[in-house]
Amino acid sequence: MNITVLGSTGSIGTQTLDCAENLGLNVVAMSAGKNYDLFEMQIRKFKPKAVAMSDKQAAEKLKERIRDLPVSVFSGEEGILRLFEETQCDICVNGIVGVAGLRPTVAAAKKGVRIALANKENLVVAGDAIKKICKENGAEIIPVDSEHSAIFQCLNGICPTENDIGSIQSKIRRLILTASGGAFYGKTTADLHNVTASDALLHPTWKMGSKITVDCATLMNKGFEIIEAAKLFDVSSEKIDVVIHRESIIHSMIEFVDSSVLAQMSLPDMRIAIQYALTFPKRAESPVIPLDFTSLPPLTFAKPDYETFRAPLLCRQVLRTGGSCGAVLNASNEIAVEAFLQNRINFLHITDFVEKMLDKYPVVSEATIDELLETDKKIRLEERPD
Ligand code: MN3
Repeated sequence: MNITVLGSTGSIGTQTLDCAENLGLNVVAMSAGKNYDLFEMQIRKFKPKAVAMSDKQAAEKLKERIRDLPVSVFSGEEGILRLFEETQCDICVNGIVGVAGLRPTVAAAKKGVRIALANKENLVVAGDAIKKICKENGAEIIPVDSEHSAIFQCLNGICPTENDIGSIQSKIRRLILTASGGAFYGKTTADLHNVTASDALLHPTWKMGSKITVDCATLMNKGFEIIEAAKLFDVSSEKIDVVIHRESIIHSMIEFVDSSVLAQMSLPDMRIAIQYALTFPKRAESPVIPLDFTSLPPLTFAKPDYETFRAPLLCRQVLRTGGSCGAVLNASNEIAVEAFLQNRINFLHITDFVEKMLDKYPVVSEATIDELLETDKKIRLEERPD
């Protein structure tokens, strides 16, 4: 089995390589951003045929370092797309952060391969367009996001986007996404005026990159996951509920029409979701420690506070409106989170800014991938959250 790992030096990427090693998979191509030190070590270990770095200077440094190896090095956004021309893979794991992962997902979809998708921004920006390209080319998306993997596992591998949608829709009352609540759970708007980026980066249960950790603190991540679930499983916003579950042991649930609920549980370790996306429909041994039920803390559940954390409500609105809204939502969030991480804006301004942009930009319905990326670019060039 040949796999391509995009974003290999990030949180998802490094854990994917752990899984690939554990499963004995052949890594044929890898991409990274600018961390050439770690990337070099990964290349020496996994011996891919081709690699790409989105940062061109880092790619030049890498080329110098690995002159002794028979590996092609490409650079820039185009370089990542070249990987799909130069190598053949069966599975592409996309762990690139943000809208930068969109063109690579489209390239993988056009090759008709399995896409193990960790990049939820892809589905927020262009879910409908991506699904169409997958269908036309026989590609499949298997979720890596823990909540969506949980639902996918509860569906017992019956992916409604591929199989009999009607029969699944008639059996399921709702999908219940669990949420840790992020770093600021329980805080009021007054408490949040002066919180800093380092406060936001203290996630209670999952260790992840900084962008998604801030998204968890605003609950924008959960909002994105509502859109992601709607696209992956073909359900409407009304059929997707969110419940705060601080312990992150239940990763999500499905409720059937007879009120029976299935949950998927494990310690919070992304390698289960990543590995399942690689081995589906089979399962394999994993290095994850089994649950010891008698030593677990009590599992708690609570309602999200949507007055303080409005982001999921904005996301539901985006889901209902459709078209280019998702591109506006994602681009404005990406630049606002960046500004917050650089201490240029305060925490509450992230969601305020996203809301302002959604009001400002007219909706284009049935937008193509190019048009969506055009919208993304325009916002990055013309708007400033600070
Ligand atoms: Mn998640």
